[in-house]
Amino acid sequence: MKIEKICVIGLGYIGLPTASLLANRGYQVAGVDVVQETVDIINQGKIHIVEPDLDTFVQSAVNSGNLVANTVACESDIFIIAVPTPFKDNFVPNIDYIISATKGLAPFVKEGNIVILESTSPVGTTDIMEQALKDEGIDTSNIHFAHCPERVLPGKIMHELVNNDRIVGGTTKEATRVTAEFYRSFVSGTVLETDAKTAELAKLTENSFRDVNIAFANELSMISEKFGVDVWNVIDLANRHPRVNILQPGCGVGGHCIAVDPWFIVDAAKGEAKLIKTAREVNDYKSQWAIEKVKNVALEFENKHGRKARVACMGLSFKPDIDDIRESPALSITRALATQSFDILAVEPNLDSFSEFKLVNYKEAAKIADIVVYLVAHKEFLDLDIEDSKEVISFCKLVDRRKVKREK
Ligand code: SAJ
Repeated sequence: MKIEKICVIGLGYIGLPTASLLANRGYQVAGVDVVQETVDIINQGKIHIVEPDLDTFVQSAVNSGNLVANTVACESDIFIIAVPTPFKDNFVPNIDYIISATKGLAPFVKEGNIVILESTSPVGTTDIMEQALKDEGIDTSNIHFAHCPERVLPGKIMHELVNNDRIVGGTTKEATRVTAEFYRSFVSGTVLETDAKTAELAKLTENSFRDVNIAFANELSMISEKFGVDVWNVIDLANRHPRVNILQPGCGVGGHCIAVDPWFIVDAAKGEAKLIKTAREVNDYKSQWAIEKVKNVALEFENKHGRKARVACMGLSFKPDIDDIRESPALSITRALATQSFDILAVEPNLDSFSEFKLVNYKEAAKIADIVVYLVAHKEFLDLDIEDSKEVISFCKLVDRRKVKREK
């Protein structure tokens, strides 16, 4: 099957890297986003998100004329949907963006086209997508539908887009075959073929596996504190067993994927997904636990010194060395402390400014704070010299462990 034109719907963290990669591989790519400002920025060869190397890819894609952004779709050989799948209240998945993006294809989709869902989605969504086009009066019998879940790690997207193995699951065997053939044209990892529902569950499984394992580490950190033992030591020692590999505890689990996707399984398999649900709760609870811990140290300080403690919250993003604050536990901890009228110094070296808090330079914050709380293991914090008189609380493995008094 000859593929020349590709339409990528949703120009965010997945859609834009994918669109620019495909354009650099010689495909004619139409990028579609509902936000006019995003479209305008991309058409200038610039980017609206922070991701290493993405700027170079987008600039050359736009300069070559192979990538053009717009607010509406157009006729193509392949349509790739990469829009957000958030959840509603009560952790019920919200696939409205997928449905509306799919319906938007109705005027353009034709026989022989491939419609690919890359967004992480509840099991059954690829079938629902086909139904959405049928509801628009489209005869879908000769259109191929497939799920090919994105699996890239923010910070390494351009590398992983090409090098990771991919899973392709079509609603028919032919859909799987033609879609896999397309991915093999630009992916150097192995393209694995299955059906749509298996592909959907496999993606949710990957992130749930990670969540469950981080929950184990987070639970262990709270157990270790109870015993007055350093959790990092416990993990280092236990991981020397040939079949043990414990992940890192933190101040909670953030981002728009691992903290969200397990709920898609829990929502659809309430009776069965007990461990996955508990893991989600443990990881969320870890942030509450962290807030309580900081509060207690701050109140102790206040009682001793007769004044409020200045608390430096080191890091706001959801993981180290990025500017992304979506579902960030560090941000919600900082917010909770600020709301409870603690004297907060908010630090985020990856952001120039932030609407909610006046950001303080990390060196300055470490100097003027009474309590330094490491929330995110940003590289800038590695060499920070903190005076011995200060309290240091760390929820991440970063600082000179001898200086962390509160985990012993
Ligand atoms: N975290 C820990 N301890 C760890 C590892 C991570 O607390 O040992 C925390 C991080 O601090 C962060 C959260 O987990 O708050 C998630 O970070 P991450 O780097 O593990 O993953 P994401 O959310 O950036 O990307 C994940 C990836 N999935 C897996 O590793 C299974 C990525 O490959 C997916 O493409 C992405 O989700 C997605 O879009 O689904």
